[in-house]
Amino acid sequence: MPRRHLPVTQDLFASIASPPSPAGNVRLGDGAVVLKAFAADEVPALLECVREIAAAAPFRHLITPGGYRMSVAMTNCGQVGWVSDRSGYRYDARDPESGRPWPVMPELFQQLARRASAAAGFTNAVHDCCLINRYEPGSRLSLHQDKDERDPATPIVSVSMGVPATFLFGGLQRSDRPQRVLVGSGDVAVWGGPSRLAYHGVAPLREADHPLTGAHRINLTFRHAL
Ligand code: MD3
Ligand code: FE
Repeated sequence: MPRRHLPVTQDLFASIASPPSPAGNVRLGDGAVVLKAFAADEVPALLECVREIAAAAPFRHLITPGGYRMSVAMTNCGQVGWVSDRSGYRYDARDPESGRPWPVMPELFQQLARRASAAAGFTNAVHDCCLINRYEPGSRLSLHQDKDERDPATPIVSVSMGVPATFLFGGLQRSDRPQRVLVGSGDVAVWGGPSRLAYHGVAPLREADHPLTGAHRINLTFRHAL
């Protein structure tokens, strides 16, 4: 299947040339950066989009192939969505709960993912899938790699909203000890290049109250899956 987009290229100096953010960006590794507060002004509008998406495709706790119920609740928008059940995980064009296509990705999401990619030095990124994770107190994501996407040249873009969390950013081997990075509402992380296949996870969410999300953390993860 031919690629329908321009190839993603990494401009090594773009992130240096971009204006400094108030809190300062955090470089985690080669191609991995947290853009502090990059989406801060957009969080209320993004959360309104999430509410609309969840009204059509409700958050659910997926079952892993091993039979465990995930502590993070998930839904998706875009051309495909990430789903898991006893038979395995996959990208699926339809929500298995309803049999309907996933909600269309809002233009606001698409543009934010593209702008964040460019700010991190990846031009021409196109994301066709947005996995939306909802954390409650105690929810966690154990160390894993995101390696089911067919176009690994496109960086993964992650937008954190609501209660802050600790990202675990490891190396290319599960045994590499992860760095711990606190991410707050409006922070955007971009993972591309050599860091694209790094192991990563999220530490258990602490009890907190955020004015926009209450006890929850909502994370948008943009991917080029198809
Ligand atoms: C580091 N979600 O849904 S992305 C996921 O906070 C997932 O919910 C995280 O990991 C969350 O798969 C946010 C963090 C992340 C994603 C991809 C990476 C870190 C990464 C790829 C390479 C290295
Ligand atoms: Fe992941």
